[in-house]
Amino acid sequence: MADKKNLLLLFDHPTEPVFMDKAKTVFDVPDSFLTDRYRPISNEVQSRAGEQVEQRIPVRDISIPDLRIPMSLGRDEQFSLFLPKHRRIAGRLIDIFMNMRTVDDLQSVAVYARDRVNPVLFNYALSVALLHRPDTQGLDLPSFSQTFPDRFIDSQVMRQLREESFVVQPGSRMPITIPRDYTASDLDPEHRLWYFREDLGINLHHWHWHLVYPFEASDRSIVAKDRRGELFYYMHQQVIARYNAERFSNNLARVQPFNNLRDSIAEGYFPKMDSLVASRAWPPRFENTKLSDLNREADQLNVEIGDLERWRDRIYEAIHQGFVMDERGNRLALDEATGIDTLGNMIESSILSPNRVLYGDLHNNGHTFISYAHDPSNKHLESFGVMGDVSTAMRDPVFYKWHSYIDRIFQEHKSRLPAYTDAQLNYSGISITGIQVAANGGQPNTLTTFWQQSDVDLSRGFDFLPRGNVFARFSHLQHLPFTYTININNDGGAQRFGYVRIFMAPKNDERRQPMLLREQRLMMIELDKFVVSLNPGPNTIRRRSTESSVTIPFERTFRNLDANRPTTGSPEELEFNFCGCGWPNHMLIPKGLPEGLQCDLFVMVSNYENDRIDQQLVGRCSDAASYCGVRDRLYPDRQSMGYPFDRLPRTGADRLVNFLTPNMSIVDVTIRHDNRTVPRQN
Ligand code: CUO
Repeated sequence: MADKKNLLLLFDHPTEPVFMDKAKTVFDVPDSFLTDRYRPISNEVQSRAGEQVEQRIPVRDISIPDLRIPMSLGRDEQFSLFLPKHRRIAGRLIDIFMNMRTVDDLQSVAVYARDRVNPVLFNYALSVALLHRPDTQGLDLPSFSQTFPDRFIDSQVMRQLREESFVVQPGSRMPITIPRDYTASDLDPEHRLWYFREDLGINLHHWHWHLVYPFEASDRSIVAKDRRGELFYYMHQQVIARYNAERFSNNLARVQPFNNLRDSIAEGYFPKMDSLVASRAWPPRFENTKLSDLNREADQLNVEIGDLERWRDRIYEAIHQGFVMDERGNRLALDEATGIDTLGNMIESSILSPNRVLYGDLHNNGHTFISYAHDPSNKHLESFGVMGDVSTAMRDPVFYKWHSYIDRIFQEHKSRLPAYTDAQLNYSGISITGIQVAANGGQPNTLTTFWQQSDVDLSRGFDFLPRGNVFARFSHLQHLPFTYTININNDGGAQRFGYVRIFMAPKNDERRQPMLLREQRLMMIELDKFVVSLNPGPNTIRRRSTESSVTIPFERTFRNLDANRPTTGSPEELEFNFCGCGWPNHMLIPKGLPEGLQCDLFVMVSNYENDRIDQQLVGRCSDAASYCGVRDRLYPDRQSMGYPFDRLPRTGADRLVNFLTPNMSIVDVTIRHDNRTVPRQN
């Protein structure tokens, strides 16, 4: 029987023929599986590829399902989930992989497909299948940045990495440094945000999030995860909140939503990356580009800006009427309980949308329109820009304008819900008497950020080159780890349980004026959420920043599989792959300013009895649940995502300080940026 782990080797060296060696292993590919170029010389190529191998994996010759639809996308075309045609193609390939009866058969069809279908499509469809097939649980998908490094780093660095691995023996190779900021000069104010937009970990998180929450599949259960529409809203809302805090950390005003689709987009973006698969540069977008109607025969795309505007208007109408109309003409209320989830699926849109004819496909098409703004009619045979792919979209300043706009629509709904009452917020008998945050040996209530250099091995993504590790060295934001100390008083006579929620937001707006809560709430960044048990009387809770329910550790972001790996066979190992989703811990805290960015740190203890979801979470990778949920489980919090800041504050609570009930507290925190670079100590 085939070992399911071997399937992971199919991700390595994605454009090389499948019979080439991977990690000292080769697949013994049946001659009939070889492509036309290699079949006549099978002996020659297969034995050459196997010269230095230690393991040969037999591949059974089975009858292969019809792959014509997956093969209709060219091997050297760019694949995008935002294109309906590509989604259908991917859906077909996912079905084929999901329907193979055994791991053996899956291995055969995957080996056959690998040299015939588009490599990025192959990676995506196989990843989704491995995540969702019951017999392939617990596999560690390699980091997408290792398999397709060309989507994450400068093409000049790619060339140097190639030279290093061709000329120098493994063991003597030097890491190649990715320049700190290579995509623009300081003349572009937006460029100050390069470290956020181009961060490898952030882009990996986004790619992984969309892998875990696909919006289309013919097996509905792959899409229909608990509260996935709401999570789409919330995870992206938090990205915008975080981005705005970074803007304040760079003396920039908050991002302006792209709310008039006929306006030109002031910001340009020149990615300076070459696609390995397409052998073409990722197209740039010049400053002041306007969107145009899309008519691209090759993509089966014929959509007008007017369509987007119509969908938008209908969505607003539904929000203002308080219900949506499903395909059979039934009214679905946009209520407090499920309204946001319905809207999430409708606006994104996913196949769970109640009515795609009426409400269309607004958000996905926004990505497509923007990504094709340079060649809307395919006149120049150009592919899409970085906005067209979830692994690259966050690099572009326009991503944040688009998602701010999408968020504005969600907020229109949220602003119509009744404000939380005192009773819905308070936890009677429980009060917070003090909060402090401090880094080890640091000043209280001061957080410190700096730059760090880390190495990642990209060798699995380098094709047609000698084997062996090849490292890129990149700079990223980092902060000193810190600890929260929270004093909580339990006035009752019995032990009680609390759900602690920690948020942070800048105190002042871009004019350095204190913010009203109705604005500040949109900038609240979730930092952590956890359960505590409270004995009668005073309690002191300590919690480390590395335990955050939002983030995953550096090693997991980059899938450094030797580090932090749960022991084989442990329950934790089972869901390790889901663990690839999570905000990167090195980006937990915004950069701050050299002179200090003033923030409010907010802590709330709510009644866990009201919030709890009873389910077993051991080994479920629940440690980054705030933005990623928990695999095959309910979202582990009954409250709306973003509670208590997801709605407008009650009358009288104009400022955060007036919002506080006894179970909440705030403290002034300063984020100081120390402009120095330190190497990572392993
Ligand atoms: Cu994640 Cu627009 O949904 O990029």
